[in-house]
Amino acid sequence: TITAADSPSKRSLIVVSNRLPFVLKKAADGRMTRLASAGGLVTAVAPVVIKGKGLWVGWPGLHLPKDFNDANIPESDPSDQSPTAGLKSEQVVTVNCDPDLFEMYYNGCCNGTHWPLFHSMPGRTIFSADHWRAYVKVNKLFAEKTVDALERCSQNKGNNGVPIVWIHDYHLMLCANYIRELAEEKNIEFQLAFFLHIPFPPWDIFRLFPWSDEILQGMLGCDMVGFHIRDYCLNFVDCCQRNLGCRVDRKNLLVEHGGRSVRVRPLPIGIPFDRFVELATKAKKVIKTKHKVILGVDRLDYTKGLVNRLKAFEVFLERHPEHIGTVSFLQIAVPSRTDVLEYQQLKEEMDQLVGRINGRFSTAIWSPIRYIFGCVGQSELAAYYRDAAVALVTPLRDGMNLVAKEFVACQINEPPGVLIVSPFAGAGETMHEALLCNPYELDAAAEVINRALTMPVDERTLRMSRLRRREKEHDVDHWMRSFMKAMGSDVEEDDIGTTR
Ligand code: ADQ
Repeated sequence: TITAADSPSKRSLIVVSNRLPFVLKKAADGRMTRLASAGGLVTAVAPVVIKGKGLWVGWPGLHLPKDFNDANIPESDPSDQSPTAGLKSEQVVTVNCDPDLFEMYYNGCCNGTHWPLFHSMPGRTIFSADHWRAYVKVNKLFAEKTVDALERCSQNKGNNGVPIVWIHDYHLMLCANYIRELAEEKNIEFQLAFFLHIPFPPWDIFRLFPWSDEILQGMLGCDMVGFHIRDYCLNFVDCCQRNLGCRVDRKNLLVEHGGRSVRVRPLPIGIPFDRFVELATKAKKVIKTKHKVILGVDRLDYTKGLVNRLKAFEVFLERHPEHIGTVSFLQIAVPSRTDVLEYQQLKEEMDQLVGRINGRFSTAIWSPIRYIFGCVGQSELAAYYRDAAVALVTPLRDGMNLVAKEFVACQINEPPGVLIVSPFAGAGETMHEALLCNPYELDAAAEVINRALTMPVDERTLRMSRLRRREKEHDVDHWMRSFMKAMGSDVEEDDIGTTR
């Protein structure tokens, strides 16, 4: 086995993300412990950071005292089975920030401005100079900490090659140039990459943001900028040309800026496919009704199109009363950003709609909607995915959408179910054998639901087997490898593949 330390082709990876791959929790006795995050991103990226002796820079999920020293980050618990268990505390750099400043940066600018605007919802976007100033400040703070990480990395004798700094998501779009300035003063060599997990909007939406030029310049501070799909790449290239007057090459996805050529790449994220198959194989039955179940699984967020989905289901019941009593819709919604007013209002609207539709159609022994407002464990989730007849993934706009992929991985029963996906999610662009459903068109959406429920077994089997084959091949490890390749670096098979 070639390990990161003894292979000359290995380069350290420094990941910079708003949150660390685990959060710190303070126990009642004042002791600090780690709480691992379970997402696919962490599962794929953490092993590469660990093996390449890299580092992870991020906010630890709580406000630490000003004089907090990273040497006090606890090591992982011996019982920790998570992908970050092998990440030593010396590989973690915490970004600590004044709570009021963090609030204006995170709930103000990131979630109040960038989130709705990048999802093409300008009506929900708040434009505030104070929030923007906080965003600039916090991005500088992340950049300073990243340069500390680069210095630590260059002192580590076991490391080879030029380290790669990989910045994630809409929280940190300004970091790159600050990192460049600070690290170049110190003569540190590195490569910079960025990946956006949400859509990049078209120019006519993007230019509404008063500081849109600064965002583009920030992202162009990188050597490579990645998005889920080609459309987002083209939107970005278009904005660079029209806002900044950059020379661009649309065919090869290149942008000239500041004497450098920046590569723009579609890198569609995948899921740990085999792990979901394993979970689905072992999971106990949780759906015990005889009814066919239509399933929705989402964070409770206005971009996910939950209100439209409930209304489409109501139209479906009106137009197809033959399904009454035989089908139910199960929506699992994880609470998200609960301290923001808009999300509280969405929760109220959902409660009312579910109540109204159930009141209208329920019989003494059946009700059309089951609604779980909470987080379910991964094994339980796999059982829902496995036993559902239809998955309804209908966001109004979504960077990719991992739920569509997780459902497909867990469909191990014969005959399989049907995936319905919105064309406005990245997943809708890549999962060609799913049924497409425009969430704004309620009548048509109702007909798609009926088509899914009445689809012949042969057609279901063919569609699902093709979907599963693609997702297995393009899993999250494949994504990680594609990223390293886009950076001109190969990864040994041994260094990836821990998601299995
Ligand atoms: P999200 O907007 O969070 O991600 P998504 O891609 O659907 O959206 O991922 C949600 C994750 O949360 C899934 O892994 C799912 O299993 C989990 N989840 C959802 N509901 C749950 C529940 N009730 N209980 C437990 N787990 C639940 C952002 C972008 C997406 C992009 C991803 C990855 O907005 O477009 O696909 O990043 O890049």
